[in-house]
Amino acid sequence: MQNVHYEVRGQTAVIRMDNPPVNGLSWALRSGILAALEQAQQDAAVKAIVLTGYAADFSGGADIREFGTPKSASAPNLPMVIRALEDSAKPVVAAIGGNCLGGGFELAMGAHYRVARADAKLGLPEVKLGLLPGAGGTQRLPRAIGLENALNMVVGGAVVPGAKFAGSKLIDEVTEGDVVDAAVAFADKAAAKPGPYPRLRDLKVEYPAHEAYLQFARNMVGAAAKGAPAPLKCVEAVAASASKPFDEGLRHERELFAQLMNSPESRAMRHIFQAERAAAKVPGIGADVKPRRIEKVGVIGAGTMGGGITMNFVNVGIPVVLLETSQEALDRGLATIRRNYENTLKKGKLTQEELDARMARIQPTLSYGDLKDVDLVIEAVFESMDVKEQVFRQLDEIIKPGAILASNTSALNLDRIAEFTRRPQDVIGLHFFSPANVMRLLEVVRGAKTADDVLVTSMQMAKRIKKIAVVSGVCDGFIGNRMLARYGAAASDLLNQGALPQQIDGALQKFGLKMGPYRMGDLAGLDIGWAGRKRRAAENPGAYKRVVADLICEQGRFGQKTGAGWYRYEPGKRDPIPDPEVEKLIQQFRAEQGITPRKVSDAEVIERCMYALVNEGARILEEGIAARASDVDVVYLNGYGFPALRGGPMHYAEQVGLPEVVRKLRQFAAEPGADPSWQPAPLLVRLAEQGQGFPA
Ligand code: T1G
Repeated sequence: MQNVHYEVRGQTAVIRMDNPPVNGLSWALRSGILAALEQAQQDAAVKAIVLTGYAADFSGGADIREFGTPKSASAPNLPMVIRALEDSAKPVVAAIGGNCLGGGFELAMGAHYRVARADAKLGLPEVKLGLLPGAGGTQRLPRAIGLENALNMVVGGAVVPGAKFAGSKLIDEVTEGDVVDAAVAFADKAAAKPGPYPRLRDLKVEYPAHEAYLQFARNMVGAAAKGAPAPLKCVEAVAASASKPFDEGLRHERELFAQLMNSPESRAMRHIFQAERAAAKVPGIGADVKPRRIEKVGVIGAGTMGGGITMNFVNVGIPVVLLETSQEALDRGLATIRRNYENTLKKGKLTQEELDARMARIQPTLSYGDLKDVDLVIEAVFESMDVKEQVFRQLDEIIKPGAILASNTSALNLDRIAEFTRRPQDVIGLHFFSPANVMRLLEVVRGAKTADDVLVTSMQMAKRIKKIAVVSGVCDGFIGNRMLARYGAAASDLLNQGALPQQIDGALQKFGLKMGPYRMGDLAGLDIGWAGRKRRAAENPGAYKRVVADLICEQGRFGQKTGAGWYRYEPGKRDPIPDPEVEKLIQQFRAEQGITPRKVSDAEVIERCMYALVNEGARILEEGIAARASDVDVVYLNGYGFPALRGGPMHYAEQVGLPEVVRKLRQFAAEPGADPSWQPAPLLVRLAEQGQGFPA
């Protein structure tokens, strides 16, 4: 029997699933369960059956690694295994500890009885993969806990502790002890009774006037779905439990599940699930490389970034020495941190006790000497190489050997920063995204000399502070900002050629981005980019190329902060209002540049902006700055508001087809005066010619 262990305790057969890492219900495990069930049926000494998994995972659901392969639906498929549990002549008790999710939960609902640990985690998170429970969950759960509770669990995908189901038809016994022992004892008692044994499928969903409730649910779920097809199909599947006989409801569920399984949205969401876990793995570093211990952290700079970074660590119990150059700056930084926590407290998501504990973990100081025993120090000072040099030379004198020195720089050359110390092997980049206490993305920038264990430590630390870490090599802008620069240039091209900010933003927001580039610029402040362009122009006048944004900034229009930027804003409001003054400035710029404006379609806006991202992403891959295309997606999804339903720029390009992307890039590159960066990256050309997608 594959992936299961079979033992008999007294008169009860215990079938223990064993398919690491989380008992994903693969074809082999499904076959193993059936074989073990058959063995138990044949064994006259066996009067009852317990099905269980690991202490930490009963089962994490269908084996995601099989999706898109024939094995995923090959017999015995999951519904067949569940039916075998229900049809067992001997009582079957599911012993549930740890994660009992998706198909794993559906499997447990096929048993006659369920015994769960109070802290077991039960849920149907399929909707988060763009799916719905496809093995009877939408039909059995309403019969066990009622229509409303079941609908909330299926549409929300939330995980609920076993204790919450005590006394329901779903969980027959809740235990604080060993769940297998409890289940064996329960099974012995069940065996003393004659069959047939209870099946959730035989219950009825009692909900008078359920159609009125379901219509209300459809309206609410539809409004919140934001274009995702799965939530409303979840409602339809659950609705069938109240209006159709069980087997008809199963068929309806299966039809809806198949539609979702083949949807681009679910493919995108499943890609993201795998991509976020793949990003945590650093190629070429073996399990023998152990992380350093991090028990105390130093943060330099109590500004927006330094304060947010500090919060990440004290939130998970790690004390922080927070250093500033003046008491006033230190006090201001602490006040901001406290205010952020008080806002969380007001939302009921933090207790006063925890707020005080977190604040107490911060040791404010004006003295570098107080950093002498930290295990990791992160500087979040002004983005100037001179300032970084001064800070790192001082740190090199103070920080204990073996500690890690990290820079939060968003673009400066980390290798140069490392050379300001006598320990470049201990230097790494930890690029947090603002606000650092909110944004999940962390670019971990690996310098040429960064030691492997420093990298491993940083990746482990990222998980500990609940960040999604992606390793980046050293280049201007690392992964995200480097791609953003090309995206911004593509948008600027469109502005020059005939589009207006509101058209470009509108098209991209319709595509799914939370905010188009011009609204984003007005939010972030146009003066920041302007200062950068002026600095680069001063350093290298020959390379400077005037852009239309300069005309906007020269009018003192820096965005929301000045009440006008690419748009204008009513006092105290943030709604972008198209401004004829901006259109005049753009027309003035086109005239200055000798450009005759042309009509630009929304489709072209999407093609140019998206393919600019993809092309730069391909170059980032070619240069080894990112290890895999899915890492590039993880960065752009978690740091730049790319729509999850599209899976990320690189996944989107594969859905469009790389040959089409290359064809369009070549078309853009062939235009008179086109920027050379429109030339398709050699990697893209090669993959397109070979009819391949990006390597995993
Ligand atoms: N199948 C295969 N592998 C899985 C898996 C699964 N269902 N879930 C997790 N893994 C792998 C994951 O890729 C990683 O692998 C390792 O386990 C640890 O994961 C018919 C069709 C279970 C709560 O959506 O929510 O059932 O990177 O880092 O933080 O209706 O994984 O180490 O090689 O997340 O402890 C529904 C998805 C499937 C649950 C554990 N089930 N998984 O969290 O570890 S669809 C889900 C999770 C379905 C049926 C339908 C979490 C977890 P590697 P991890 P974790």
